[in-house]
Amino acid sequence: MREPAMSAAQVKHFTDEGWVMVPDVYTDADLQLVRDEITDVIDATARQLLVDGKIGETYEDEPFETRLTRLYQECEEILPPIVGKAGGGHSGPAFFNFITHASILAHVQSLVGDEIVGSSVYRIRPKMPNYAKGAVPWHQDSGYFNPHCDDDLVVTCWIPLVDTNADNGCLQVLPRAHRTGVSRHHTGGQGGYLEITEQDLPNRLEPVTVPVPAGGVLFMTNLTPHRSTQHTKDIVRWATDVRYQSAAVPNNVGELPSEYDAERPLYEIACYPPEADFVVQSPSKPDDIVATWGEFNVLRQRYEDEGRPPGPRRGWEPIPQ
Ligand SMILES: O=C(O)CCC(=O)C(=O)O
Repeated sequence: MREPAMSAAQVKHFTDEGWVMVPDVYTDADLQLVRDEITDVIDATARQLLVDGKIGETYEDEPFETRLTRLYQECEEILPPIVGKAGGGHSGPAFFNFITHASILAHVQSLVGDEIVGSSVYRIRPKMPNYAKGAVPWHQDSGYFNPHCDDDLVVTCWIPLVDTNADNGCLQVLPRAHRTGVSRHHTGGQGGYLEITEQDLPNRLEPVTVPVPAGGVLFMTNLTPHRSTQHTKDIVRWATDVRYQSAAVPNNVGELPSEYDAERPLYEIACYPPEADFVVQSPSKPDDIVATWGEFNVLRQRYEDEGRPPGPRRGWEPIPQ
């Protein structure tokens, strides 16, 4: 059985403040496997765009930190294979190993216990200078989830693939605001995201800017207001956000998209039905663990191919003009 990896002080910080940054969850070698896999996707897409005459060169000599910026300046079609369209995005074997890595699971275990479900909602976010969807306005992840999960803990792990700081668009969090429930969100915020406007932000403490070094992870609750701002540096602020929850929190593990039924008791309906949740650790039911990328891919692909169940409808109204 795995030992929980966070210190008591780290768990207390998370519980009291709604976030904690742990600097050394991954090694650089762990991250490099993901960077390489993303580079392969960029390579393949760039070559095709070159054949199609949509870009003038593939920028093979540019480093991971800048290549996408160059390509994106020439053609926006470079992005969807990485970030996905309606959720999902890239999920190759290295990425699967990254989100089921023993170290991240041991840290998450400190917060949710040892029966762990990987939440369907994860993203890869390359933030480039002036990329409108790069800056994500103030929100709580629960703003996107079904309201019956508001009192449950879904841990967001924000994991950059490069060193991040205030200059290149790391996150800001609003400390201790995770104790006051879900604030009003509006649709149509910056970048098309949900947004909590300044007037609706719980005004407790000043926002904290949280630089995270490569290898580190910012852990947040689903009620922790957070945002990221634009950056104008000539690099890509590569980051992923991955979520985990206790198996006791509503999820769609083992459910086909066609089996989605909105009339069931709420506790049987996933916090976010459009994508597939998956068991990543289970001492009580080890056979349920999604242990290989092949299984994971089949699961994710099914939601892509067979039609996604409807997303939560929280009744958020458009942002006032
Ligand atoms: O990566 C970012 O800039 C924003 C991430 C975010 O808002 C999230 O993970 O919920």
